[in-house]
Amino acid sequence: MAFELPSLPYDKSALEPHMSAQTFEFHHGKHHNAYVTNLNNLTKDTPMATKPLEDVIHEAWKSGNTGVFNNAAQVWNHTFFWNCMKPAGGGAPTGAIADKINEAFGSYDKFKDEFKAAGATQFGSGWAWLVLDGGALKVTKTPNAETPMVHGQTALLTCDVWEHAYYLDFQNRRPDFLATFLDNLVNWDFVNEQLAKA
Ligand code: MN3
Repeated sequence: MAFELPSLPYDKSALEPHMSAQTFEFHHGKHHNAYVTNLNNLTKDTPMATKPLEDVIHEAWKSGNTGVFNNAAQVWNHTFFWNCMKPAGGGAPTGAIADKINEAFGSYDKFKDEFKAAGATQFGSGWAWLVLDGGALKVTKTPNAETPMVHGQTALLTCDVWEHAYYLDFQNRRPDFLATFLDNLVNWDFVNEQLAKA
């Protein structure tokens, strides 16, 4: 079975005014969809076509198959990113992740500063992440399609900092986009689910 574009976990206008329906029309409907189409074209009639997406990502990374890696990882990263947000989200975390964040960073505010700095300083396109690395929480950033699983890390939260993620709503103001993501969009329930599974 071919790889498929997953539906958004909410209506495309559900995150307004922070992330517009127009952004979703392009970001989910065009960009994410194009990664799925490219991945299907690149893996057609190969053994990769029927493998789980995570296996394709690891295999393409190890073998240096850049075309397949970039598209497969971007399919995964975007699906994960949509799930990292919800209407009326953001603000201080609750549950187990709240304690882990206080333990690792000292406070939620210090975590916020570190996450925003990671996203703002990723030169060019990429992603800001909260990951589990050997049991420890870390803030990281990755360029282009690179994704924490190839470094043996478990992704807990991500924000897409490619220009296509924020230009329609924030133009060049990436730091404002990151602040809005943290204050109004993060789905901490999803983050807690990832932590519980890890
Ligand atoms: Mn994107």
